[in-house]
Amino acid sequence: MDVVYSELHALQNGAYELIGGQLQPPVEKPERAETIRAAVEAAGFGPLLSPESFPDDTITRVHTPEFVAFLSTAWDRWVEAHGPYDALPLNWPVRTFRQKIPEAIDGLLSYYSLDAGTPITAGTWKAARTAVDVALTGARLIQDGKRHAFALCRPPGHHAAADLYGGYCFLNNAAIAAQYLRDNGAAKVAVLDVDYHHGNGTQAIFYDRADVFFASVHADPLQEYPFFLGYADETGTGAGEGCNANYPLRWGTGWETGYADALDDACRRIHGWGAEAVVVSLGVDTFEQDPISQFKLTTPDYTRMGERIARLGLPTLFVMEGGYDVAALGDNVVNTLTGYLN
Ligand code: Q9C
Ligand code: ZN
Repeated sequence: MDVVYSELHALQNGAYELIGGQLQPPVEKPERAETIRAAVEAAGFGPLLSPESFPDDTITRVHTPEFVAFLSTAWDRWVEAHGPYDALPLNWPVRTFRQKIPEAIDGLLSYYSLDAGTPITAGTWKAARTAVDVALTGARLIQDGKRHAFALCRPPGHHAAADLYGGYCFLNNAAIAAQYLRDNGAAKVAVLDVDYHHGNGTQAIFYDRADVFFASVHADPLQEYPFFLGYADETGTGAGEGCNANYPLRWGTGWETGYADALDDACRRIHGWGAEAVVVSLGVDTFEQDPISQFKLTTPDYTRMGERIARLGLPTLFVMEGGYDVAALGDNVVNTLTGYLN
C-alpha cells in the first residue's frame, strides 16, 4: 500500500497543553508521526511518497476563505501582539454572546476555535497545509485507480469544521480528500471515522449534503470530548437527511462489548447507501492504553478492524487522525492496514 508522508509535520510542535488542570507536554506531538512512519516502513509498506502540491482552492471547497486567511496569518499576528509563545484562545462566543468577527488576534482565535488545547505555533500553518497535500496526494492515487492508500497526516483534521479549528486539528484533511474525490469523478463518497473522538468537523461540513455519507464510531459525547456533537439522533439535514450515522459508545467499550457491532452497522450503512469510495479517518486512540481515552481495543483488534473495512470492497483512502500511545501507535496502525490488505 502506498504511504504518503512529509517530514514537515514536525513543524507543528506545541509547548504545552492543559490536561486536567495541569500544564503538560502536548500528547499530539511529532513523535507520533515518526513512530508510525518507522512502523509502516518496517512492515514493508510503501513506497513512501512525498506529497504533491495542490492549490488552495481544494481547501476552500471545504473551509471558508476567511478561515484560511485567519489560520495562515494567525501566528504572525499573535507574535506581534504577545511574542513568540503558543497562540491560545481563552474565551468563546457561547450562549448570550454575539457571533461578530473581532479585529484583535485574541478575539479572532476565540471566534475560530473550539478549544484551548490546539496551539498555533510558528510552523502550524506550514504543517497543516502540508498535511492537506498529503491527504490529497493519497486521494489522487485513488482517483488514478489505486484500490487503497495511506495518508500519514499530521496534524490531524477531523475536528476542524468549515471555519473552526480545535482538537489538535486545523484543516480537515479527510473532508478535503473526500471533496476532492467528489470533484474528480466519484458521485458518492463515504467517510468512516473510527477515531475515539467524534469527527464533529467532518460531520458539520457534510451535514446537509446527499453526496457524502458520514459514519462515526466514537466515545459518547455525554462523557467525552467534543461533548456537544456526535449523538445518535444527528442523522443529517435537508438533502443530507439520512446521510449521517453516529455510534456513540460508553467509556470502557471493547471490541466484543459493542465496538465491532457498531463498526459493522456503520459499514452496512455505507454499503447500503452505495458509496463508490471510502475515506477512513483512522484514529487509533480507541486503544486500551491510550493516555487520553477510555476504550479497550487491543492491538490484535486493529487487524479485525482492517478486515471489516476491507469487506466494504471499496477504494479506500486511510487518513491518519488521533492516537497518543506512542509505544503502540505503530503496531496499531500497521495491524489496521495489514488486516485491510489480507
Ligand atoms: N487539552 C484527536 O484525536 N482533549 N483529537 C482536550 C484539553 C482534546 C483529540 C484536552 C482531544 C482532541 C484528533
Ligand atoms: Zn481522537
